[in-house]
Amino acid sequence: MKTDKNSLLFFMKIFIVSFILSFPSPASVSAADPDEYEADDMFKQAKVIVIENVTPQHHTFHKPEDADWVKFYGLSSVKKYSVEARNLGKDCDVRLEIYDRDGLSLLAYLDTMGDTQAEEILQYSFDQDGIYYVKVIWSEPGTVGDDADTGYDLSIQIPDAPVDALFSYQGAVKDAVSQAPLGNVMIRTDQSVSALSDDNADGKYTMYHPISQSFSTAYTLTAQFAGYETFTIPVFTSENCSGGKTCFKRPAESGGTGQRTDPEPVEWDGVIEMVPVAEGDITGDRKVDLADAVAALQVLAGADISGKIRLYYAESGADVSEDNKIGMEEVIHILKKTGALETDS
Ligand SMILES: [Ca+2]
Ligand SMILES: [Ca+2]
Ligand SMILES: [Ca+2]
Repeated sequence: MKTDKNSLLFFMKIFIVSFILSFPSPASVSAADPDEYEADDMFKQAKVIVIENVTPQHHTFHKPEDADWVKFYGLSSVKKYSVEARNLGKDCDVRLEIYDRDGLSLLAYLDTMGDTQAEEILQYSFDQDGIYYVKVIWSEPGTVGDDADTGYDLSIQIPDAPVDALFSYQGAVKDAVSQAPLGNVMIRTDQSVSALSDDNADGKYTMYHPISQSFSTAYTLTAQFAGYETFTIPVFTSENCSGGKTCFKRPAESGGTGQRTDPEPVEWDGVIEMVPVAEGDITGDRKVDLADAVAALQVLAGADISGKIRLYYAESGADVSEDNKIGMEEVIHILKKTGALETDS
């Protein structure tokens, strides 16, 4: 009796295990599953899209009210950007919208009338550099069944880009002091190639860039983020790097003895360390000293010394009292910091 009971239990266990195993694994994705970029239904959740990426982002609409937001660093020097939704699934009708840097103001939209399956290609140029947003919505949502195909491929291209072949270059951005990754940093070169560091991927960035034709003239790569000093580095873009990869290179540092060292540029890992702006650094020389106090007093006295004040003072983070002006608060802060004035505490 006891043996029978045990064997019955044993078979019941086998039955339960095989019952569980017979269910489809969660890896089989139906159209109603959220795509890998979710949650992105609001502009503040927008995911970075790499401009001119050879692999478009594949999205789906997993619910009728789904909205898919992406963001990128748009440059005014680029004649036009082309936002493209292609390879639409049979149940997918796409509407594209481009939003301004505030994420609220609609700049342009496209939804081809009379053809629900039309691939939408929306071209736009920007007056100012900044982070712009694209919102993609399901124009005429149907029901989302398991067999619904609501997928689409999203990419941003530059139609008038030079015909040079583009290769991908990677790096990451972090705070030079805390070493914390920094997202939403605006990176560009003087070739009008731009990238945005990914706040969802440890500050990593990817840019598709032409190869340096010679190692005599470097490109200039800059990175900007509010509250940080602008980062600038001369770079070359090479397809011959260790491991057979593409990489940035930077000019080799010359020896201190005056003798020329090897002029071959050295590989650069693309890691950008952003230096926080010091409060009170009005002149922008990365020091807070009496020169800053003198400059502030001159401004207070009405002197025009705009050439001596750091660029973008209001956005820089150098402002102490957060009124974006230079005033007595800055003077007092600087004098305390330099020890010229006793601190209260
Ligand atoms: Ca989606
Ligand atoms: Ca979404
Ligand atoms: Ca459409």
